[in-house]
Amino acid sequence: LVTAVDHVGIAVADLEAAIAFHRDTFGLEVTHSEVNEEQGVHEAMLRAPGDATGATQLQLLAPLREDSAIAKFLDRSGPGLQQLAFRVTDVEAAMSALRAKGLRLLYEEPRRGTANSRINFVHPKDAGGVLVELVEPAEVH
Ligand code: MC0
Repeated sequence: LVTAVDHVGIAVADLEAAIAFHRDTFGLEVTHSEVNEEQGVHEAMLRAPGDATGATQLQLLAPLREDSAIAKFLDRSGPGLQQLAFRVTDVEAAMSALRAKGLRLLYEEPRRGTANSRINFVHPKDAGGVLVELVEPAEVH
């Protein structure tokens, strides 16, 4: 079902400060940054300089507004690991397979994720307390 660990996501209050910390402390480089209005996040993707394209990335997630998932997470838990994202080739097929096993998906239909990927999430209570994201990357042309 899963082809790779696509990324792990960390909730942060200040995106620029978190990027600087991960660059200056661990040597990670930003590969992509965007605002996702629907998800209420300003995000950056980072990777280690030696990593091949497609290697697992680190996603830093800062809230755009107070009612967003990341703002709520920061209020409740403070900064830290917020999600684990699995790469899949067909998000609808993955959703069906997980629903058939009795897991709850957060969205009826896939939504837009980083770099025009198609995403959904498994409820953390159905995945051992971990918010699991399913990511079908956009086709690269
Ligand atoms: C909440 N809970 C979590 C959690 N967030 N557990 C593990 N990891 C998390 N991140 C726990 C709560 O502590 C609570 O447990 C229970 O789940 C239900 O909480 P709730 O109060 O009913 O629900 P909320 O309001 O906290 O919402 C949680 C939920 C929400 C996962 C539904 O965060 C959500 O819709 N997330 C999906 C979207 C998202 O995360 N977007 C930001 C990333 P107790 O034991 O207290 O009952 S955007 C992104 O990731 C995109 C751009 C991308 O990668 O492409």
